[in-house]
Amino acid sequence: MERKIILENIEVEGIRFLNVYRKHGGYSSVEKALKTMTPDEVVNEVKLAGLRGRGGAGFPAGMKWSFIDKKSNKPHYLVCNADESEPGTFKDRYLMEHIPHRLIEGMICASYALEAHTAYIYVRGEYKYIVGILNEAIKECYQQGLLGENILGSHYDLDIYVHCGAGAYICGEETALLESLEGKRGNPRLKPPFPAVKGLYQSPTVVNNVETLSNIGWIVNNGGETFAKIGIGKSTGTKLISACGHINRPGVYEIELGLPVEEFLYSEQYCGGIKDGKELKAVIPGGSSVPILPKNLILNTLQGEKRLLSYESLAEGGFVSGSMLGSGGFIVYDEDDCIVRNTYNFSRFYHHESCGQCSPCREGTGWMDSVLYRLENGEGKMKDIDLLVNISSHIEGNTICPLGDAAAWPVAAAIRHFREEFEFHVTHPEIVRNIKHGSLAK
Ligand code: L3W
Ligand code: SF4
Repeated sequence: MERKIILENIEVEGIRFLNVYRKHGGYSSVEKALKTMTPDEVVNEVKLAGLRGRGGAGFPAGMKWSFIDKKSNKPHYLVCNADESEPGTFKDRYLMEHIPHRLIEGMICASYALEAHTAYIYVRGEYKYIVGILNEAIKECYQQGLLGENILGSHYDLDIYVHCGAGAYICGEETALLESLEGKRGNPRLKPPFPAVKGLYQSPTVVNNVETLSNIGWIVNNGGETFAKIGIGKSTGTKLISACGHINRPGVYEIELGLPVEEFLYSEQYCGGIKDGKELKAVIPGGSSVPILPKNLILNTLQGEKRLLSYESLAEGGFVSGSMLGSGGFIVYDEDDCIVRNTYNFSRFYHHESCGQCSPCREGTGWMDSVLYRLENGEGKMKDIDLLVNISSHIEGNTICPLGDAAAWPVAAAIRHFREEFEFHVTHPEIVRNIKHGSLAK
């Protein structure tokens, strides 16, 4: 059975609108939190839930919230990171488009818990049309006393503003996002201090992903302990997975954490198997920033156990035999896909999106891009393959923000698992030059 927390009632006609959403129990958590709970009690429920950040890093949300210094004389802010730009990731878009009130409900409870009176939703520039959907939903909330002054007679005030980015991937990195929100160029800041200590306008700020915040209403209504019973181990709750690539049923699915990858890939309820009856070659399980895994390692761990869709299982074996759940962008490659071409494609992306502040990322992404271009076009040499591994190792861990790692890890993983395809590009330059699409490895 598909477990629904975030996407519950998504199929109801008109659920985008406040009256329909409320008829189906919407905003009951706001009533409960504001009228019967203290802010710290809400924080405590989120801690008990074990809810982890759904944007990619998986950091415990309740712990992040508890870093906010409530005694600070500065205002506190909640910022929703809706700058969903990770290649292969399109779950937040789906959520905001179809059920925007689930996010706003979660944001009201979260702002109350943080004792924040101003909250922002930073939306990816390319999602401009969603700004209208969110603003419409927010306007409905003001009209029904769910936002503004004295919400539902509770003496709690909150304003939510929607801000549209200008189309830079780097603005999804939380400190770059805050810079951009302040009206500056979106350059990441050095951490620490973390935003919880010095965030927006130098004030205590929590930055949470859309999906993370969309869980809060359910947690307030049902309790953190009930939430913690869903999922597996420290991977509690459900996760939205955006599945794409060579599968029969691409789309956004809400899965209970702990679902075996094999079941997700092959069952009719989810991906429905590989397209055109072909064989699976590899999967990137968490958006383009995480390592690719070949068929044997995405279906089973090195120990021969079933690989699960959970933070721990996907990371098992580190980057030698594992990967990351990341943002849940599940990209599937069939037997005919070319790993070199795919790696080059992502490399170009990271080179283009690097903000240029630190040398290893600025120079390294450009260097990897040009070496991969050579290999992809049949102009590479055997030593280029180790050169790529070397460049990647010099970027990893040596940059201000995770974009550097995100650019480095996938290249190293692609070579680790598919070195023979890179070698083929060197030994068969004529074939490589002539075939621009389809299988280069055969
Ligand atoms: C206070 C401490 N706060 C950590 C907070 C920190 C942040 C969160 C996680 O990158 C990853 C990246 C992408 N005191 C704290 C603390 N925090 N220690 O916890 O922090 P961090 O640094 O582990 O990660 P991050 O900077 O948030 C996110 C990966 O996710 N990714 C994401 C891609 C993009 C999307 C998208 O388009 N939506 O998800 C995919 O894998 O590579 O590694 O809030 O402040 N001591
Ligand atoms: Fe900018 Fe790259 Fe450095 Fe991040 S790692 S701050 S994107 S140059």
